[in-house]
Amino acid sequence: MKIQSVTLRRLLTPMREPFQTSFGTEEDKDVVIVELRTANGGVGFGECVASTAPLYSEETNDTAWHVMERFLIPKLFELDIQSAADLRSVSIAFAPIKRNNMAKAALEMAVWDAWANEQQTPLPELLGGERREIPVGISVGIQPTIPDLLRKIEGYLEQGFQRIKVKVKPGWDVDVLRAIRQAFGDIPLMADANSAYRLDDADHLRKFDEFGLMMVEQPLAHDDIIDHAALQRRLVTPICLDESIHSAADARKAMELGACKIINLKLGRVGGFAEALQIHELCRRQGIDLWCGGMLETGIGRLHNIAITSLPGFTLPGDTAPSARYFEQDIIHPPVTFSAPGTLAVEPLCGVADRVRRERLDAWTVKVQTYEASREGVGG
Ligand code: OSB
Ligand code: MG
Repeated sequence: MKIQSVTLRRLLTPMREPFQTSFGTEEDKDVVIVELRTANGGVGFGECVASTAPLYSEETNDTAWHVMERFLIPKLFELDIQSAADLRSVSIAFAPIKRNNMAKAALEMAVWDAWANEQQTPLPELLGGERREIPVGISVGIQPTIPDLLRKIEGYLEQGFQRIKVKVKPGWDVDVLRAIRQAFGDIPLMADANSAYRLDDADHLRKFDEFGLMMVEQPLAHDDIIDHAALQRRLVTPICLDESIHSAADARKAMELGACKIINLKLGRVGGFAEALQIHELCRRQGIDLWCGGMLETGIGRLHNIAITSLPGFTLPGDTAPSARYFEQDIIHPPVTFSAPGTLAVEPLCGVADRVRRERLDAWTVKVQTYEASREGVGG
């Protein structure tokens, strides 16, 4: 498989409601979508999960576009993928470029998606997925008041979401968790701090233990594993790392240090499918719980999250909610919906291209650029 062209599109997609975390608020979905065409007519899509501002990680949609255009897309035109095993050559080709994992993942996943499309192999099968259905939870942003939050949670529980994750930050934590337990009893509940605390807050964080949370996600700095290990020694609540884990090597070190008992995997944060498979292997070997996080993806990233979550090592409900939780209209049609309450079907899609609605892509595009392989790059 040779890559013929890569189109980058920057979209502004209307979201149903703003999403607030400890680091800021996302209003509309600002996203870069990759569309890749192969010399044999295969089509692959990928989604870049960077944001407008570098608040979750250092990447933004502007930096991702720059790194893809200048450094990563030229490498794609040199690849010649002959087998599924060769798909790993994408991340190997990208390895000399440091970090920029969201930019890498958007392209890497588009190549895997194009291979699934060209070979007419379902993407979940290509990844080694086994499950036909996956359980999902929901991530609930910070709300103006506790009653507002309780109303939202009540609605999500009625819809069947299999666990509730609430965003916390200093000043919006212990009282919030207590109110949730009082209102809804022993529901599967967790908290995500998006690195809002410091090790000095350990005594405060120990108060979380009384609520029997499934886990507390990324309480400390985005780039830390050492302090998380110290904190885990003082907490009963299992720590889950999100922001701190960029690779299988990071995951191994975090496990060795005892910095977490659970890992949230985001394909964009770890650079794509190949690295995700290595983290999945490692977690299975070590018996560490793993689940798939979310970055408020459009349907394209959402279908990729579902595909990876079909692997057996994803042992806890993920954050991949149905499209309607985020968007009035998704750029895929039909959108992602529950197959049963709190459950998504893993469809045997041979890449996501057939689901993408081009008129919606076009309507929301604010910038577009196509890069073509040079003639000598296309031959063979
Ligand atoms: O920390 O998991 C996170 C959204 C944006 C940035 C970071 C995070 C999140 C979420 C939402 O929690 C997950 C989703 O519904 O896609
Ligand atoms: Mg998180």
